[in-house]
Amino acid sequence: LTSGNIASGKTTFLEYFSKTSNIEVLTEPVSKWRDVQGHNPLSLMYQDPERWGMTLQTYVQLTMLDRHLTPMVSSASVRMMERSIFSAKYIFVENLSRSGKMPAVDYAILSEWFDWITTNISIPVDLIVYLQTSPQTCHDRLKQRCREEEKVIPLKYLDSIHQLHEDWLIKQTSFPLPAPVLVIPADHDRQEMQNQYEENRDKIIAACFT
Ligand code: D5M
Repeated sequence: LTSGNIASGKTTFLEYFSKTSNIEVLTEPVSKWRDVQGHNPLSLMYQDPERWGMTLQTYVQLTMLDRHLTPMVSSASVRMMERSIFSAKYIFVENLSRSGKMPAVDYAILSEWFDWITTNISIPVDLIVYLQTSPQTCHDRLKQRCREEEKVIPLKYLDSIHQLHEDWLIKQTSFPLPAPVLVIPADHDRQEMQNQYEENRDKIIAACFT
């Protein structure tokens, strides 16, 4: 699984490895979150999180579960996936709740769904690759990619998402880890990032076959 802040470079990382023949890549189902039967719950959530946070998160949970359960094309492959059902719950749902934007009853129901799913459905994970960035870097990259829904994201939001990643993956004080964590510093430019990817390639592949 790849984890990291918004615009930390997860998609670039996955695109790079998708060129390797024995690696299968599953990107985040963000296009579905922007268009479910003509509705855009991602945009609604950014406009009015109190009203639409729960709506988006129930759909994120469904689409992430669907990604996790997608059969591999070949059992000899490594599968890389962008974010996970775990980060959706431990980072984004948690952030809505802690910032006072999710009613306690919504949080309770999402938690019961999440606990039921992770108890009753096997979601095997070998490794979490954490692309570790500063919130400022993500803010700069966000501005560059200009996704319409994301124009309202302030640096403060990226700060909170960053802190939740750090607590979960580095300090390991918030929620259980479904797998060991490999940290890749990701504030560098494109060329240096490719060097970082190459340096870590063997570790990533090895983690999937032990
Ligand atoms: O994330 C793509 C977009 O989706 C970005 O605006 C963050 C948002 N996102 C991702 N997961 C969630 C959850 N679970 N809740 C709310 N918003 C979410 P990117 O990091 O750019 O791939």
